[in-house]
Amino acid sequence: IESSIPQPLREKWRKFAATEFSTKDEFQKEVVKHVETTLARSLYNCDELAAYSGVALAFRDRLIIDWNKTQQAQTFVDQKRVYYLSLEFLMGRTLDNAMLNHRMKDTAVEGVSELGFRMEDLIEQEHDAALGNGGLGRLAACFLDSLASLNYPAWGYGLRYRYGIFKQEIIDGYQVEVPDYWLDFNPWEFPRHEITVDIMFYGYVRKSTDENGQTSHVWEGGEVVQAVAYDSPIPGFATSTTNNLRLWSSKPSSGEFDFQKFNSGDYESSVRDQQRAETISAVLYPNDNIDVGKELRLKQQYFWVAASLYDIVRRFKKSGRAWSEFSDQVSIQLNDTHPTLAIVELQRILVDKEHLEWDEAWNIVTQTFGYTNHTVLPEALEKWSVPLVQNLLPRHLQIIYDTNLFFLQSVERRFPKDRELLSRVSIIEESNPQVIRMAYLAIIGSKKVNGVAELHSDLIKTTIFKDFVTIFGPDKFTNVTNGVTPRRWLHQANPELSKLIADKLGGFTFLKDLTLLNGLEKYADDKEFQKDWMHIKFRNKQRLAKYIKDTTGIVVNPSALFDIQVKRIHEYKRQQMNIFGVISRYLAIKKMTKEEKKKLVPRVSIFGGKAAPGYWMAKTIIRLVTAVSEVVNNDPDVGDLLKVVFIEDYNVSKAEFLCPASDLSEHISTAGTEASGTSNMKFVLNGGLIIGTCDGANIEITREIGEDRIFLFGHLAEDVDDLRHAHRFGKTEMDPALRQVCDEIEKGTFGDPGVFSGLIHALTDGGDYYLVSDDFASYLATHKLVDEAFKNEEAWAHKCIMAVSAMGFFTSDRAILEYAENIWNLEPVVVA
Ligand code: 8GP
Repeated sequence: IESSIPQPLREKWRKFAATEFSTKDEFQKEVVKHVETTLARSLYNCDELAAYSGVALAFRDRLIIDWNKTQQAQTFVDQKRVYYLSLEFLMGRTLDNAMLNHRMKDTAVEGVSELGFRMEDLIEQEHDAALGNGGLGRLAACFLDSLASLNYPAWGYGLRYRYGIFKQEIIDGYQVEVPDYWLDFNPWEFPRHEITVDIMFYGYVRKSTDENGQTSHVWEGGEVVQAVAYDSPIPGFATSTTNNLRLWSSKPSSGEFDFQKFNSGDYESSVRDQQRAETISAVLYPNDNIDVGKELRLKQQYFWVAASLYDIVRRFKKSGRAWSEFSDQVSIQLNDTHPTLAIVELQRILVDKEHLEWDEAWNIVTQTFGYTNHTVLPEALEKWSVPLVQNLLPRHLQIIYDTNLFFLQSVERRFPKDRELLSRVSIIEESNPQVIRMAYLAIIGSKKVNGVAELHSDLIKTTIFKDFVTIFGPDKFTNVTNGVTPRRWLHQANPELSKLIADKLGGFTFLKDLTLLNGLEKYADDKEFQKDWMHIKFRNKQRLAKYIKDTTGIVVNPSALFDIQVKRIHEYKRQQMNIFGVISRYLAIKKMTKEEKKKLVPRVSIFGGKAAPGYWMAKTIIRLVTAVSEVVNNDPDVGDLLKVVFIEDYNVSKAEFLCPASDLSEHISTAGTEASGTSNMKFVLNGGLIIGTCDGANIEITREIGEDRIFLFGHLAEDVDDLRHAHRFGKTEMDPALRQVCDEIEKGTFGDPGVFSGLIHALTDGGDYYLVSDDFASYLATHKLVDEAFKNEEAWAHKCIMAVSAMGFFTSDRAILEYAENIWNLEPVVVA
């Protein structure tokens, strides 16, 4: 309030308020102005990077004007906001998305061309914002797009890592990790040096008694680090709503940087203090679906959660409302358990700082939070060692103990004498050392818990969180099936297909109401339409073929069936099964007669994805793919019939040109292991078919598009326990085709077999935990069905069109509407 301009002077401000360009001329003027002044370059000195920067800055101005309007409107209406807390936001590039969301791309493309550049080249200049590992981080990014597009007042809160997910290079067939320094030039973020929060670690807890005899806990004596806010505008599609993504960066707090030391010549130690502070937000942990438990990671979590909560509470307190209204104004969604300390931190603020009674505070807390679980894999469930938390966050540990005590007491009252139940649901696991089960804390502290696809949400209720369903009742647990934004994953990634669809449906409204795609159904038999459809697919494949040739030297035939599996490399996702299948196909080709070869559908098997740096088995899978590709691609017996490609450094912008170029994509996790998957949705939305197991969202995709339009195979989730048991204790024979593949690897056909012994061992003595052998026969048989189906181009086109027409359910807009209505109780705010 103090910093606002007095009423009588505001006229001047309004007169000169910034305005958005709306014509090509105005756009060009903005670009040239930014190149000449902001960048201090000229028409004699403007390369593609400078031109990109000028265009980006011109659009950034537009975004900021809308962003300001949005923040004012949202503050003025004073309604509930939702805060999405995620350690990962895998945003990818921003420019193209900003142009499309503002419906200004055509104008900009023309404008840029008159200034001497091609928009495609400028877009390529942008560095991906890769602050995430995989599905969980990309989901957060899709959700931000939907929240803004649906006019919901929402903020994202995360960490501003200096290094995002590493860049992957393949050297001699092996993955090598290279740091991803992405902040050289990032026009999309605004440092808010004035918005800082001091965050404490370590120290001790003291009890203090005030003059009224009230005792409270004081946490003090620790090390202080400062959080600085960096904001990025998140534009909605065809709306003025532009929300905020606030990422925190760490630096030494002004008190902490010891100028005494500095001046007295102890330069190195003062620099060390500074570096220790900056290390907190330095790097994203590159693990997907695995918990490593490092102290620095815990520091990151608390740093981010404490800064975000301070910000949220500060905003709430400005409204002057009573604490009892907190959860009417604030919903906080926990993206997995990484932000679970927010539950503890809010309780601490309310009890220690605001002096509320424990129960009153706990009531507010449990009305505020929602928790989304993204995995049932035991190795991914976060557990923090008690001694670690005791040392780093002593007051939080006390609050966790008290929370656990009150919770267990209430369970004991309702289920007297069930000591087993008490130890099963205790937040503290009595291991050595004791550990805190973060998922349990998240459940106990939240109003609602959700899984991310129907099967997954059922599984968490019947397996890992079963006891909590007994305790809290089934209504606390719900499902919100994931979705993807059709703006980025259709309109931006596949502009030709988007336009073809718009021509048939009479405009682009389907991008905001994806169920309108069902209007395509009536064209599925239309021969002209099928031809146009397949022609677009062909051009997208040509573009990918060119990329493959330029980057790997491998020449692939764009008429071949493009079979793509791109996602993080993980045993449960079973890329090993895919490459074993490729080997099996290769062996079959080697035995074929000329006549048989003529009948075979040529294939290109494309792989891509990063392995966590410490995940040796995943790295071995990559090595096998590259080894097989060397052999197969150079075998004259094979020719065009089979090519194997590993795409280096898979990321969001690569996904954008891979999804439109697939005929078939693979989503073949062991049943019950992939919570949802979201690339399955992207591939189908782009007119590709999928081969998959009955897992995650594949099941709902099948229900929507129909069994004839998906290639399902393999055992069901309910079979998995018995099969694993059989491997461990019974006698099981390896599938004969898989046996042949293993023999071939062991013979040395793909180089030193010692390199791959771990993979083979996992199938044999290792007990085949991911059931590759059990599913192999049906996997191969289903690939044969794919080949047959692909031979009939019209029938194939019909399937693809019908599938796309039924994909309306899988927009992230639908997911966000479900969260807003069933979990957050959130209303949109329309920005004029
Ligand atoms: C992923 C799931 O594996 C994937 O099935 C799902 O589609 C996606 O989340 C979005 O819901 N889970 C993770 O990425 C995950 O658990 N990551 C670990 C870093 C926590």
